Amino acid sequence: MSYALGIDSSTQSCSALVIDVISGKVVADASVNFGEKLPQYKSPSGFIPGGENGEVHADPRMWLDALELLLDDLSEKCDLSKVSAVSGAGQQHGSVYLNNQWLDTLAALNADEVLSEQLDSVFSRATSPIWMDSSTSEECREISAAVGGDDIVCAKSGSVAVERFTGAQIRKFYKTDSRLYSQTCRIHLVSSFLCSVLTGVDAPIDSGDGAGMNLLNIGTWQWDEELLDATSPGLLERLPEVSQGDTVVGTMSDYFVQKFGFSREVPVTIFTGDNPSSLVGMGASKPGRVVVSLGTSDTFFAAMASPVSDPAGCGHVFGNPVDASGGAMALQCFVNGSLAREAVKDRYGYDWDQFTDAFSKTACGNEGNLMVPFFTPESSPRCDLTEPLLSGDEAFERWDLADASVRACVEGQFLNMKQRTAWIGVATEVIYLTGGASKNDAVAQVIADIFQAKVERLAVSGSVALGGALRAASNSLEVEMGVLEAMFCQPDRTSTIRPKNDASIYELAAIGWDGLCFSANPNISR
Ligand code: XUL
Repeated sequence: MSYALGIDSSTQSCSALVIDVISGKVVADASVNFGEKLPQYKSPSGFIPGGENGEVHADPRMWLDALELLLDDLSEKCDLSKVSAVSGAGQQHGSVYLNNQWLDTLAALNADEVLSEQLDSVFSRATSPIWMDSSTSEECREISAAVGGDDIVCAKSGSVAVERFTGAQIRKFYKTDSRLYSQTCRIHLVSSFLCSVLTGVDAPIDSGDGAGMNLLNIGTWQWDEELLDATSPGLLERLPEVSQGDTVVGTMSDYFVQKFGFSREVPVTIFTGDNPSSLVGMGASKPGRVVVSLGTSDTFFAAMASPVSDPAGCGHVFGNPVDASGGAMALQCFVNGSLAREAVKDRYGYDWDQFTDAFSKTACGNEGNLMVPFFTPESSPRCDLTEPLLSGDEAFERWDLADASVRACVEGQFLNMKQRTAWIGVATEVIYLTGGASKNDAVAQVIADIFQAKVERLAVSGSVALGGALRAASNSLEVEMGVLEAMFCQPDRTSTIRPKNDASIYELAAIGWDGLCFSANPNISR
């Protein structure tokens, strides 16, 4: 009674982890890469290439085939009859459109046949738009205008109207194919679709993933009538219920019991989005712990005590799947991440060691030399700069001071991150740093100094699937989340970085940085 399974259906692959909550160990893991294992879908990176005008779709049958391959592989590595709790997550925003055959077909699945073939006839739309789709700017404008502006969409749903979010995608489907829209009886997210398939019943959407639709009211965690009306007619009856993350949807359906050897009556907890699941898998589901992921773009996410939206409209608010009292999480993306760091490094022909050395040759606060390091249009704050702004010494402004430029780039990135995420209103106790540049002590020191919080490095492979397994275990195996986190989410405490500087240096720098950024861009909302 101690195994919990977490499933992660992400953009490029479907993965799973089985944890044992008694030994505190991961007992099995598996992953199916869509492009490699399912070449018949011609989706080498998990989506159908060549979409026009920013359209990015995937074939939902590919997700079903991958789920079967995954469980097949997992059943060879671990006795699935020992699994006593299941949950998982899906890539956020993607939507699946189903006709009136959906529920009957689901209830009558035959374990001797393939899932995707049996469900082939239930899709009212052959392909699913996913989060990479940016084809719906017009629909975003229409939704926003219908409810009285983006400020209202953001205050209600936790995000301004966003192209990849499901509401705009649904509206576009309704506008371009109203016949197929009218044949659609149910619209699921990737997460609720897969949870339905596993349980054989129509699963609700959780408040974590549901908030990525521009349809859910973050004040009530219920569908918002005005947003639904602004999106498409008859939408409420096409959407599943909304539930909090502690909901047990049902038990594993006969199909999976017979085919993969699961025990009968294994409870399945509601699925969530990949980002809320990752928050849990990284041990950051309590306010005060912040995850900063350093990638091509940098991402900031953190639990919030209660949902408030970003007045500047740059951040997103999703439900927190382990806070059933209506708690939330914030997620904010900073487009100019490692590409900006790399652009500064390359400008001086530096390698990464020289880049790192630059911090020991310059002082905290960079003697007032500041950079707004945007090489490409930024989303936080929204602006269309394509080259950095510099302010300080003359030589610095001419890009003649290599080491000062390196420091100014990194300081500029995190001064911006601290200021732009202040709306979340939670004091940062610890920052869990992940991603490529997270191992760099000099960068970690700048982050600790700017946020005035300790920085710990987190090894995060599989945090989404782990989040699913932890949620399943805490809901169905009666182990508290704090205990699970202590077992499975420990950061590397041997390399903790603590703030060393006088906090006032960066308080002043932050004022200067905002002045530089916003005076050059009077149109940027702040
Ligand atoms: C979040 C987002 C992506 C997807 C895919 O808003 O679009 O992170 O969840 O991972």
